[in-house]
Amino acid sequence: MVMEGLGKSLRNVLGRLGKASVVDDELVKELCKDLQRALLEADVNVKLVLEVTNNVKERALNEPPEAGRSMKDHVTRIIYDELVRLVNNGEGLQLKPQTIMMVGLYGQGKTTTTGKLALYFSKKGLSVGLIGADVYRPAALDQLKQLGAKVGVDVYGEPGQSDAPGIVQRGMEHFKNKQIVIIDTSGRHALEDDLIEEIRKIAEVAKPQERILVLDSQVGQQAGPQAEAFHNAVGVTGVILTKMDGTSKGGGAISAIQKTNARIVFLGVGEHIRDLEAFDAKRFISRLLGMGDLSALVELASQEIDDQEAMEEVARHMMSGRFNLNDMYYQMTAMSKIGTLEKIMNLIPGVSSVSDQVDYEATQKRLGVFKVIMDSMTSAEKDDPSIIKSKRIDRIADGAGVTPHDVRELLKQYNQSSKMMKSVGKDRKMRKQFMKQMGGVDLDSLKELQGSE
Ligand SMILES: Nc1nc2c(ncn2[C@@H]2O[C@H](COP(=O)(O)OP(=O)(O)OP(=O)(O)O)[C@@H](O)[C@H]2O)c(=O)[nH]1
Ligand SMILES: [Mg+2]
Repeated sequence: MVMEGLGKSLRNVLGRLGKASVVDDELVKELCKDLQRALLEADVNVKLVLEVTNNVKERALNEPPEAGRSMKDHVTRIIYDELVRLVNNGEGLQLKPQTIMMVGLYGQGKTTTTGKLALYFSKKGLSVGLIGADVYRPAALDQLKQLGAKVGVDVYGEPGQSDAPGIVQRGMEHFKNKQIVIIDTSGRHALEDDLIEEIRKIAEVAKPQERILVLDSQVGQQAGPQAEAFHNAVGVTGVILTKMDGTSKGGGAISAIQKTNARIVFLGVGEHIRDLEAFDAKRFISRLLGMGDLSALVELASQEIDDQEAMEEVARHMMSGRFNLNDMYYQMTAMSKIGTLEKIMNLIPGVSSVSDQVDYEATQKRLGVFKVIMDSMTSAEKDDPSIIKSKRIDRIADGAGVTPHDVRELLKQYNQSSKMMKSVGKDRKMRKQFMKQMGGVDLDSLKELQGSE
């Protein structure tokens, strides 16, 4: 229960949302309570927890859902957004000359990650030197030297020496011409005063700009106290979460960054030297929530928002009684996009589909044909298709490489849509229904706007 508690309880929150039959104020408030509990249990600072949950509540109850999004998806997106914001604590490691010190408990992945960072920086064209300051494990220096050899980076160490701060001091001198110096320190089974004292002394000698806490993603809730102790000793500036290739989703990292106010800079995603991934808050939260495709979904949904302008244009035309072929095309495109969106939504457990009233696939197919036909029309024809007579239909069909029947289909569809638009424009209830489908363009306020023009 302690391990991965956060990810699990967050997934439960979303699961509850997914199963709900209606999303009302009551549910949003309850979800926020669950969310609060989950974050507090993960040691997230009370003030931040309240900030996150207040934002979720405020936005869920006041922001209208975006284009083509149901209330459930809207609230899911808001929770996701706010969690992303919570872990988005700053930029990654800078590509400039600097000294980096690795700290962490035994076996968390410090030495391996030192090698990965060496490769990362040298691939970026910076010269790198590694200092082996783990004087307790005899094999530690050999391990670092092997990694150094693998990536073609020099390693400084003093076999048999036990004065770690002294080694680091001489190592710094040895590497004074290197742009990046990374210091690998020793770990312990548990936090002990002498370990803390040693890394404190090393930090004093090396004055590293970055003090990176290396955390095994499996540590779960223990991450908080560990991070705090290291932070008190050397002031942790960044966190690297390792073994993210395993089953852990890294929820503990949230408590670690809360305790240190540091940012996560990289994820270790395997034992191989190349298995280092730049930290991406969106991807991290998607993974934590068990929503592999959510960031793709969110990207797609933002494209959708770009179409808002086009949609408003359609709505404006409609209100003025000028619903032309281009408008219809936009309208159909919006529908087909919602169709794509729906496919992705279906991949996400607990997230409802957008709408089941529209035959998306057929719409998409038809759209392709319509587009070709419209490309063979003049703009006057697209503006007012009623001027298209039978001779012209044949010519358009020829130009588009389709049958005259296809062109007539398009015109028929247009006539239907145009008729529907007219009645929608008149009927308040239908207008609402239509707006729901079109993604929330507020026709009434548009009308007012036009009235005031
Ligand atoms: N799967 C996986 N294994 C990793 C990752 N990072 C490190 N390891 C493995 O974890 C084990 C410990 O890694 P080390 O780099 O030796 O850890 P350390 O913190 O230096 O350990 P000490 O020096 O003994 O304190 C090794 O077997 C690594 O191969 C990772 O991102 N994924
Ligand atoms: Mg080590």
